[in-house]
Amino acid sequence: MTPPGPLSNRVKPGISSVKYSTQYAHYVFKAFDINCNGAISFKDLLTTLSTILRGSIYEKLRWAFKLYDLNGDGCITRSELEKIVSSVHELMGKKCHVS
Ligand SMILES: [Ca+2]
Repeated sequence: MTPPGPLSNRVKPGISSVKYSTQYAHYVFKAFDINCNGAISFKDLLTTLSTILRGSIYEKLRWAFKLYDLNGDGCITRSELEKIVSSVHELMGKKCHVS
């Protein structure tokens, strides 16, 4: 069985024309895109799913940190946390305004 190609042609984060796309999907996409090339390869998918499902606590926490560290600078700022929380609210169909 040949692994499927990158998901970039089917999943385009941040594109408003995708009716049910959310900002949270964009953030998750970035966390799956291990080499940051704008596409999720089959290897990226397997590696990430393996980490999430079968990784150690440290590996799972490291992946979660990567999800929240939106600019990849090694720190989660208040702004990044607010963006994630807002995107989760958006995902749930709720508006969230953080002051
Ligand atoms: Ca950051």
